[in-house]
Amino acid sequence: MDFLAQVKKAVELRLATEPSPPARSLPLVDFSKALGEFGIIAEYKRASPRGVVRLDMQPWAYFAMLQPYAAAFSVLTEPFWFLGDYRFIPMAKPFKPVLMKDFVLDKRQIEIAYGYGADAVLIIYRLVGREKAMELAEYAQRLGLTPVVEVDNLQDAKEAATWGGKIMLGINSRDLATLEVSFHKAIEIAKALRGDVDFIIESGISKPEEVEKACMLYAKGVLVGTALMKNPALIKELRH
Ligand code: IGP
Repeated sequence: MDFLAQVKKAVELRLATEPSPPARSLPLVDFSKALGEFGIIAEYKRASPRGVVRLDMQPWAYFAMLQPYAAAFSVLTEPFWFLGDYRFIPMAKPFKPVLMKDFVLDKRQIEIAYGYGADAVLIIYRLVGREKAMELAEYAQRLGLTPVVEVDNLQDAKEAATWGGKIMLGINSRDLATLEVSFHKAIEIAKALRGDVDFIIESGISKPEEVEKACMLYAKGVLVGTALMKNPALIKELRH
């Protein structure tokens, strides 16, 4: 079973026992606007399917350290592979707008993102397929959240770019089935999209040249996880 198929099963198990989300008490902001001309989204990611990234970095310490430099935070909430937790969302939110990163299959997960205080929610195109991705993105928009629709190939990117509405595309350098990373592939997708839709580039980013390249191609931002978890001070070099 590939990774996405395993994740689907795990989400179904979680949903079966998920309590109702809290009522939202935190303010809602426009995630896309928060990125400004171009912003770095710093991701709090304790682990991944590849193994532990870093456990001795407390969420509040990470958010406080990166706050002066990051435009927004991304928070992994998937518990089994990423050691995530919904409670990381309200920890990040006092500092910056928050993207909830999980494997969203069901509207209830969008209500959870909303309840815990996220401003944006990830929807993985390849996980749910075109119809469901559109339905989930529309639902997120209705609640005032920015749907970040993640794609990892040109065809899906082009399809999603024609939807209209206020979506943001997340061009993932990582192929979610094989977990291989290709920044080059992401750049090719970005080039093909130029101007059609707002997008960010995600995964495997650790060098100022990569950030610059994304900026030159009119990305709204880049999303960086592992490199900043290992060395939060790196963000000063990534900004230009
Ligand atoms: C961050 P990296 O290589 O900087 O740690 O990648 C982010 O892009 C990655 O965590 C990610 C992800 C996802 C995680 C991209 N798409 C979907 C979970 C689900």
